[in-house]
Amino acid sequence: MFSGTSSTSNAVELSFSIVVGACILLLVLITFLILLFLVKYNKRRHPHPAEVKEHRALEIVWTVVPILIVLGLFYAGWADFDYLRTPPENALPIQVTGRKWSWGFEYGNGKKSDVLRVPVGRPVKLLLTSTDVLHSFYLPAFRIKEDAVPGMKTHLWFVANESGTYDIFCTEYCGTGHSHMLSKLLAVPAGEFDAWYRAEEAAAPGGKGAQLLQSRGCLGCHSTDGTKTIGPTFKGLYGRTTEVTTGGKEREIIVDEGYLRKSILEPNADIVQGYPAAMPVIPLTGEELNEIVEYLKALR
Ligand SMILES: [Cu+2]
Repeated sequence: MFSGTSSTSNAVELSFSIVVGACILLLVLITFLILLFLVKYNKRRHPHPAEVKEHRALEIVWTVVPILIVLGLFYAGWADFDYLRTPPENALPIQVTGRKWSWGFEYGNGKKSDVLRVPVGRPVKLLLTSTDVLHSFYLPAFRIKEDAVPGMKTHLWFVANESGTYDIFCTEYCGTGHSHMLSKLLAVPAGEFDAWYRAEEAAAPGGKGAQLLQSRGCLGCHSTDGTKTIGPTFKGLYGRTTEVTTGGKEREIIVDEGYLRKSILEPNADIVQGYPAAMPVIPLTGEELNEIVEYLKALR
């Protein structure tokens, strides 16, 4: 009946149409009957009202018919809910992590991405969680959304019907950078997806440090091209003179290696003026911290 962008948008639109259709039919029927009775039973035509004591057939009809309508609406919603909550066995699992303030995606073979790439025509199962606060994964074109909760795994599934790029939002207010928590779903032909899935990760420009900044979600708040976002840009950070607030006192510092390390390990020790104290502690190994610091030092 529907030939929408995904299996889920078809299912949701079908039950939505059934509910809206039933509402429109009832609205028309009830309005018609009100107008009809206004004319037919007005005082001039019926100066003396007839007293109807009992009409069993009528009572049965107006009890049974609404029950059937309501049960029908319930069935449409329940069948849809059941479909949306039950992924097929062969669905491709993808781990989705919400964090302040970006989405991260990880595939079965360990491949990581900051956009969600899926094959057209194959069921995909998203396993959602959060590393910090409540987020909510929302894919409006596919009519699906689900909370990402710290310490919990929730899920969604769908089959993309058409190649295309679709918006992903966070739809649970999660702090300063909530409105920046955007990503894309790339639905690509299955062959193209398989080639991408199998391909070795090309060495990212900037090496491991740059890759870590992306995979840990740092770039959700810090740009590398000088753009001011939620946090200060990384571009030209090393060696810059910056005004910070430390324990309520304002002071001027020069960004050196020690400051970079401290700001990553204790994000709220020195707050750069003009920015919120919003950065979470990102768990990193010593080696990962070194990679990031080396990359930041080189980013002039
Ligand atoms: Cu969020």
